[in-house]
Amino acid sequence: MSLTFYYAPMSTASVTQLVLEELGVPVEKVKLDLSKGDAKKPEFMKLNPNAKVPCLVHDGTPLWESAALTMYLGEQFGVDKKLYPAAGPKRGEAMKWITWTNVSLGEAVYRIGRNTQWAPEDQRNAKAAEQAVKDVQDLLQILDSSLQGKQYLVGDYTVADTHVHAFTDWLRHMKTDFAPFKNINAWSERCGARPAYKKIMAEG
Ligand SMILES: N[C@@H](CCC(=O)N[C@@H](CS)C(=O)NCC(=O)O)C(=O)O
Repeated sequence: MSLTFYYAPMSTASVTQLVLEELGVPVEKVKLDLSKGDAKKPEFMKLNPNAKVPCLVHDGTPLWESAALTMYLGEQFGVDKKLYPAAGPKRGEAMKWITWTNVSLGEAVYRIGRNTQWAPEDQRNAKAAEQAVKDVQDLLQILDSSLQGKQYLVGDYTVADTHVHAFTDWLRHMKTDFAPFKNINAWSERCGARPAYKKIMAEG
């Protein structure tokens, strides 16, 4: 079995790095320097034409998109370790949260980013940013309510928690207001206490 992981520190690839660490899967790591345009080099774009990390090559097949990678790695390496549900409704729930994070929450977060810092100033819209902040709060309320009375998203800890927590953790660093979300905050503490999380954070 061969697994090669293309990543950059402090990027979306950190989500996959955390998932790999939780699952204890040995990978050959290839670090890209995004500031030097490594992701745009032709040899990397042959693997991921989107020119983005994370990218994982499993036995010669290139895979990308962090949500797909979490689900794939969970399915391949997580079921026996009880870190990903077997096929069935519980797995459906894990997939639901992983996808929700990238698609629904991710879309609103993107709107904040593009209207406050990523887009050129003349293409930013303060009202759109304000609405996006509100939308993120509404989405986090959905997560918070779903965690009511639960330790983790789907029964015991799974890589769905790893994935969603990695994103909410990043939002926390982006100064999102988490004060209203008691359940998320308690769950984040549990997720943050995982040895895999501590190890990756210590590595920076
Ligand atoms: N939807 C993708 C997003 C990946 C992404 O945006 N990666 C960024 C880093 S956070 C990247 O590689 N950018 C390339 C660059 O900056 O050159 C995923 O979830 O994997």
